[in-house]
Amino acid sequence: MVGSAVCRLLADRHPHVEVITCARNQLDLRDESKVRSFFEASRPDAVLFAASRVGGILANSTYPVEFLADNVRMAIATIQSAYTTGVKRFLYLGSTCIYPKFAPQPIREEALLTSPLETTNEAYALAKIVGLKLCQYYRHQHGVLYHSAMPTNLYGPGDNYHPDHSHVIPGLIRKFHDAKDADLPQVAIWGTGTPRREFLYVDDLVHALIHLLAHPDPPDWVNVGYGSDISILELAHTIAGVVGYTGAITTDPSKPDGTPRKLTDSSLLRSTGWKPTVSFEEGLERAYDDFLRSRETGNLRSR
Ligand code: GFB
Repeated sequence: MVGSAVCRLLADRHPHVEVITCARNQLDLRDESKVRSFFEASRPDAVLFAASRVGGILANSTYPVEFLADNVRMAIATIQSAYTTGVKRFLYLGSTCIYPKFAPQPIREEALLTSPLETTNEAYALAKIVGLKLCQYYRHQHGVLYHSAMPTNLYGPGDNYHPDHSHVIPGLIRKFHDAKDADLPQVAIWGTGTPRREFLYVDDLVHALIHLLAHPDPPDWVNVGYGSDISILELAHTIAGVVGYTGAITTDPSKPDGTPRKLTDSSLLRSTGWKPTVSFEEGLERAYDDFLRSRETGNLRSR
């Protein structure tokens, strides 16, 4: 989702930038020698690392081995190969799940490594901390401009709509749409509905990334958030409204809640001139349109 939004917005707003991409079936980013050959052949001026094994709360807690091992291997292979082939600039993408489960809200960058992580996504968070730290160490030890961005929960066109592996927004769009089609009297959402999450439309993240890549002295890592959060139950009612589902919404506390709250403080990035531009209401409408269009054209991502 992030990678395709980067390509779409660069082509639209910065057509002079030559974008070199590598699809999953062309290059295994866990394989350092292959990544090195790719950089040797393509000689990029900058690398934007948007590739990861990602998923929602259930995928993260079911496959911790893959979430830790694949993401650590991709980060190390890519960051090290970039350095050894002379890439001067590297922007690594992480996630706000790197911060402690009970970090003071809104979460500031300094909260990193101050107390234990949330267990449902500990593996992914540890991998993302490794990538962030490796960039920081390269920058300080070798003087290259390697830095990171930590976006809050993202959504938008090209999201993964798998019923179990997706994040909450695409998961609920699909559930409510299917329930409307099947005329189901009720839909159960996972967990208690009380956790709070902050959501950022993917295009706003991409504007932040382009902004950061142009910054002469960016922070080692910086939060990218929307600025306000919403409970999962409120979110479910909002999505049901967008989709047009009018049945009942119940909760399923046998499913995990995850971290109770994850609202980021993005004042560091905002102080450099970035701010989000797509309202949550507008973003949800666009996400649902994308779901409908992708389904109609047989391009719905669901894995
Ligand atoms: O988006 P989500 O899967 O991930 O879930 P996290 C957010 C909240 O929504 C949790 C609830 O409290 C879920 O229990 N929820 C309710 C649902 N119904 C659903 C549903 O149908 N599908 C899903 N997926 N959730 C992820 C991390 O945590 O956040 C990743 O696992 C990553 O590592 C990502 O950092 C940004 O917000 O809990």
